[in-house]
Amino acid sequence: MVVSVTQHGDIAVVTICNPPVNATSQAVRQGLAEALDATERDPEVKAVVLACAGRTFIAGADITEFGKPAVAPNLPDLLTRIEAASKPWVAALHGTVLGGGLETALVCSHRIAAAATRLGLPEVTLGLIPGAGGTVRLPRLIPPERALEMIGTGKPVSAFEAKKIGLIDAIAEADVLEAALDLARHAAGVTKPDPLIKRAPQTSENEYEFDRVAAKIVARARGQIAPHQAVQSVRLALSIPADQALAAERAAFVTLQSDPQSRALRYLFFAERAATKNARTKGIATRGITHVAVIGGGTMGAGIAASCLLAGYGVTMIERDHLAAKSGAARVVNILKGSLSRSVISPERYDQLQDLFAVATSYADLAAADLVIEAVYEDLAVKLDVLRRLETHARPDAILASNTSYLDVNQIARAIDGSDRVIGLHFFAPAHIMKLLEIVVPDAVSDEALATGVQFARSLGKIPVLAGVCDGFIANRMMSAYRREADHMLEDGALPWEIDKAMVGFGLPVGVFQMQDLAGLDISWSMRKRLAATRDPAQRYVAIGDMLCEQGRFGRKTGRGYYLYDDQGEAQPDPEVEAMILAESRRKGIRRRAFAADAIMARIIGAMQSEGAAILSEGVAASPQDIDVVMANAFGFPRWRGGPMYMAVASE
Ligand code: 3H9
Repeated sequence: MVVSVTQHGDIAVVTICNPPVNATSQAVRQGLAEALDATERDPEVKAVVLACAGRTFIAGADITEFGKPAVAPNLPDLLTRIEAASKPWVAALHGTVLGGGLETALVCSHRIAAAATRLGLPEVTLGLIPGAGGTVRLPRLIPPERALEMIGTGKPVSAFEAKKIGLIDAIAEADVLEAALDLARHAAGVTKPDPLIKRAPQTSENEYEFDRVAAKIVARARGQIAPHQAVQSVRLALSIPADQALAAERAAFVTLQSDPQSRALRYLFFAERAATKNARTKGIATRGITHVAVIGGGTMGAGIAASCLLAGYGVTMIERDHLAAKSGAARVVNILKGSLSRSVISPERYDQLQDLFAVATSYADLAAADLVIEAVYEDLAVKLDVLRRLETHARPDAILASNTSYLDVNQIARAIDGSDRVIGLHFFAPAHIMKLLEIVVPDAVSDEALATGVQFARSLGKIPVLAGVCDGFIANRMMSAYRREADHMLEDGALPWEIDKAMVGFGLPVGVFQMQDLAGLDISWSMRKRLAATRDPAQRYVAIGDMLCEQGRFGRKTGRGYYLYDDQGEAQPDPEVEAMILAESRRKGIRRRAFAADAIMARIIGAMQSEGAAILSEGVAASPQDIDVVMANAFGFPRWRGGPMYMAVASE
């Protein structure tokens, strides 16, 4: 039974059991409608508790039903009926109370949550707004600006925050169902509070706060329409009668649901989940990991160590000497302090994490580690040396991972006997924040080591994408391809700031030339010099980056690169760079032509798509979806466009 009703004295407990996340599928909605009728009919029932079996309360509408013909009963009507019930309903919340789940809780007369519950309206992340009363009821329960923040950003709040802003009545001290039953018994004896729909909107904390939150949401939308609609719908809900606002919300939800942006975002939602379930590791038993050693305490090593600590692993960081160990440890502590100040962790947790962390200067100290991740300088000889030392000092069954972003992981694995336990774990900076983790698959790796890597990534809250061994794997290879195309366009007629503007206008967070200026042009310059001898002479080579470096223009850190940086660090177009580019086109005999923004993006996206096709045909990525997941999570490719591979299909 998807929805069952059990009697506890004069309280009926309505339980939804629809794994994995109790989404409000048609069967759930039907079951709830029947439970409502039954409890309303039964004179013995004085109050109702609504609860869910399994890991969570309702985590939303069933996304798989979107885009298909609607089957009655629909959620908004069902919720209106529950809200009008003659008996009090108490929502017993646990897990992730999201979207239609929170909207269901809002029509109950009381809400009580387990302490670890998270509550939110993430519809905007799917290109939608709440469609079952969220924009209308929430600002009638909590201050309108807090409601707008939840709806417009999609970010969930903790049970503690929810209690503070009035979203829930109480946090259960022990079992939430027992606490909900107590609350229901109490509610049965007193007058049922007015449903939210009959109440006036809450008043704001101060008169400017709503507009401030609205402006922030709109500024961050970067081309996505749903955040704008969220602001508009909440504003409307504050100014017109509730029943009209409900109708307007529904209409906006239906329009957004069929918009290409929502379709793209839903595609990415499922693509990210599919990426974690690759055929190679499905069903393979994984090794237990409790202790991780990280070799190297630079920016990357420290980010990896912090990420592991935040996920609850014991971490030992190894550095070459006392001074380096001290700076590495300071970097890790800084990240943890940042998490503390943003309330990601409590002060108690912060202290516990310090106890889980150790730094050492001897490889002998990694003997306890189940997994060792090397994050040393990106140089093959250095990495091979580290692997050989690990062979001597790490446990013989420990999994050894290289955090290389380009190098040949097969060669690294072959540095030791028993290379079946070597994998690549390519983190992205900042490693404690970025969601993507490329799991690089060397030829000799065992399924068990690979499955453990995937499981480990998930435990860090990351999205693992398997990538075959090649220069740059999926992410950096895609990036090299579109950088190359942007370089070609420089010679063909576009200027760096025109290309960057087109990319930002498309929805990318930063243009390719500003990004290189930020990273420093000298690093890729020295790599190009190293590779110069082996470069295919027939390949088109753009020397503008080299010419900038020859003039000491290493990017932002030297105040000059592709751009000129003013005293505030703002990038300005530089006539000197323009003259240099024009001269280079002339020297090569290229007739420059003007590029409009859409022509620039057509070439950049085209380059991504052909590199993606090559990556697929070589088996480096398992699916086009995996490439799109990488693009969204490594380079901020606008999620609402789905990804370059999705765009190729969607435009057909
Ligand atoms: C909405 O509610 C609209 C309403 O306002 C109005 C309606 C009229 N539907 O993520 P996981 C599947 S919009 C269908 O790996 P976790 C997921 O595909 C919705 N399926 O687990 C996966 O399946 P599989 C608003 C769903 O523990 C499995 O569940 N709600 C849904 O890491 C496990 O998922 C949201 O946007 C769904 N709603 O995270 C919440 N949700 O095993 C979306 C999950 O076959 N969901 N699945 O691959 C989430 O954010 C996360 O899944 C959650 C659990 C935090 C709940």
